Amino acid sequence: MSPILIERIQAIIVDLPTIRPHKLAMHTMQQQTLVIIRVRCSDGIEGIGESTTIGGLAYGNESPESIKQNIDSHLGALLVGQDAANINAAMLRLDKAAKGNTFAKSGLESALLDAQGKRLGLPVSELLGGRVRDSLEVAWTLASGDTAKDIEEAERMLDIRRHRIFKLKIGAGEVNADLKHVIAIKQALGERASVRVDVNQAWDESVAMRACRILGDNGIDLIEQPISRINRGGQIRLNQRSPAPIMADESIESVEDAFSLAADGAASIFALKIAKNGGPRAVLRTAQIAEAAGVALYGGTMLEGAIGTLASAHAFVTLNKLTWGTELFGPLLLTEEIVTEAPVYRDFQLEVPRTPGLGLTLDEERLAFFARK
Ligand code: MUC
Ligand code: MG
Repeated sequence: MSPILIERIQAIIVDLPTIRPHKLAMHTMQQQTLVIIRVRCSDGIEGIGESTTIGGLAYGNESPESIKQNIDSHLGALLVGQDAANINAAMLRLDKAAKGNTFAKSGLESALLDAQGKRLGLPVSELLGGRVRDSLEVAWTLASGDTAKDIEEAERMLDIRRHRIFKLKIGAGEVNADLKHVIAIKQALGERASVRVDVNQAWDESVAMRACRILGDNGIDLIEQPISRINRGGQIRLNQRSPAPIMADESIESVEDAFSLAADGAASIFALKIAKNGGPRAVLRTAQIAEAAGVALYGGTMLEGAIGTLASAHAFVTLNKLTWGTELFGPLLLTEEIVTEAPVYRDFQLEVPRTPGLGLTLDEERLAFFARK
């Protein structure tokens, strides 16, 4: 039987409005830019994936424009003519010829998995070895930058039973003002919610030592990436001394980073992100390193739309333990969809479809409308 070949690859930049500005330490998002990947195969099946980042080049090494350019000029050409059903061989070919570029590779790997799932009539989770759950707990990020507004937003989420875990983005402001903001929100929500912070590397070790102690003593459950990803000594010391557990996010830009963080004891939780590992299969290698090292897991996001969110979710539902839940809320931050049926959020959980592939269909009209011209 002749192999099914990859015939055409497209990367489409899509600009979508957000429900409100989303304030991170390094950037305030006024909208979100998705990069949608389409992989057309010789059997007529098309796989879809997503290679989305946050804030242009403010967050990671790849921007939407560089992702598209590198797929158009390099990665796409490496895949066209290859066996569409052999995802190991396709991704190996990319890894041999192209360093890094994990965001671009993640979208391509997701699209190949989606196509193969559609071909075999299986959800992506089953291609990844099989799911052990059908839904995932989802945190919400409070990032309006205003304490009263954030409390109001959290109360609404609790009322409608959409989220009971809240992540607060801090680090842009003066540290004592940030601590006051976090503690006020925790006091308002009390035991009804888990409150966590993400500092996005904004503190130095001297600030972080004191701030982590205050946060832990005031009931904050988790502290994400308090200091620079390259200060390994500081991360180890904080992980030993902070009363609240430290989670690595920006520190993980590859599966190898995850191994060295685990070996050094530099974090007790890993944020798993398909984009920063090179795809849904790659992120499971990081998860396996963490499991073996006794590091707990959290399903992270780069605030992708529906496609990247479900590509992540299909990987996360295969995990043995996801102690800290997920933050797969990206589609809920957007006011518009480019798929025909939006992912379903119910009772604090995201439901992961059992239909073939990722379980999503592009809405061609809406995609064409929002695609960057
Ligand atoms: C990050 O640093 O974790 C994930 C959720 C959110 O609000 O921001 C992102 C990025
Ligand atoms: Mg983070």
